[in-house]
Amino acid sequence: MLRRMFLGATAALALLAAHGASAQEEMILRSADIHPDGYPTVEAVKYMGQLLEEKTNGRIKVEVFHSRQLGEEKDTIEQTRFGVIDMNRVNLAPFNNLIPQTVVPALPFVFRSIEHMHKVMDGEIGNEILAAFEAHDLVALCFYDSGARSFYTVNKPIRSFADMQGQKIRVQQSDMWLSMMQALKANPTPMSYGEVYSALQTGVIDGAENNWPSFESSKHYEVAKFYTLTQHSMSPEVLTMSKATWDKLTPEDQTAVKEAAKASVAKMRELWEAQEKKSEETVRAAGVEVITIDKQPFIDAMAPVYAEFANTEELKDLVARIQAVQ
Ligand code: GTR
Repeated sequence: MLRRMFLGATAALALLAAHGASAQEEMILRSADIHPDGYPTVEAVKYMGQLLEEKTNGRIKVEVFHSRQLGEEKDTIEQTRFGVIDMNRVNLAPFNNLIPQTVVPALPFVFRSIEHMHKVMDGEIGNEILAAFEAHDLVALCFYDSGARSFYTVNKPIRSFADMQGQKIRVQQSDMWLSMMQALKANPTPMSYGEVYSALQTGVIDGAENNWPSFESSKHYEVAKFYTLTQHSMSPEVLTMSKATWDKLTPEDQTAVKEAAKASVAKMRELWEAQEKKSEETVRAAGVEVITIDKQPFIDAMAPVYAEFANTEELKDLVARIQAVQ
């Protein structure tokens, strides 16, 4: 009797599962981004959503909550892991402490050029890093460009390595980034992106660092009038999905999500290139002094950061393989 009841329940569950799959429910995937509407990452995820909608005959849609509507990156990452948020576009930096493999592409000067970065992230190494998210309740769908990050300061311009000394520089919430600033003799202050503007204004920090589009869209350039082209990190962005949401999708829909994400990468690169130019123009026109600098002392100072964070065979191997990519 018990056995029959058990079999009955199993059959009912199987039926339910089959029904769920064939009913092909409509879904709206909520996706988080701290950037404002129109920023390349926001537009790339919207585009990904359009592709997904087409592929699923309008069943699955993506709604992007831009401008920090769902919170700062650290909080939205937690919520995505718990399945409260379906998708999240963030930088690799806030994953650094959780997923050691994400440190590698953020390491200072690990890429020789944007082309080198593309080749690595589009290939086998990129796929390995995407796969590392699965153990943390996330499915990483693709990487997006984030250009190169450089320093900006309010009072004291950085014209040489020595000018880093003692400057209070905001960093993303990552131990690797802390260590990087210490190696540069700066005084790192971790804080979320949304706090940086007023911290610059009130003198809580002396400076921060970011790419052209973020420097512009955050309006930090209104306060920080010196931008020094150190280009010390090309830490890419990543689009992730909650594993909880992923598991609700049929295998066909999972494929559609992956394909739509991959196809949005090229679109993002177009948007990014155009935005970088526009942002640079806006910032220069606003009277920000753009300073070129000898990068070698910065590169030379990074050995302890590599020693501390590329600290396992797997991570050392990733670094070596990145450097070997021509
Ligand atoms: C931007 C990046 C954001 C965030 C921000 C920051 O370039 O797109 O995801 O990482 O920098 O510095 O917090």
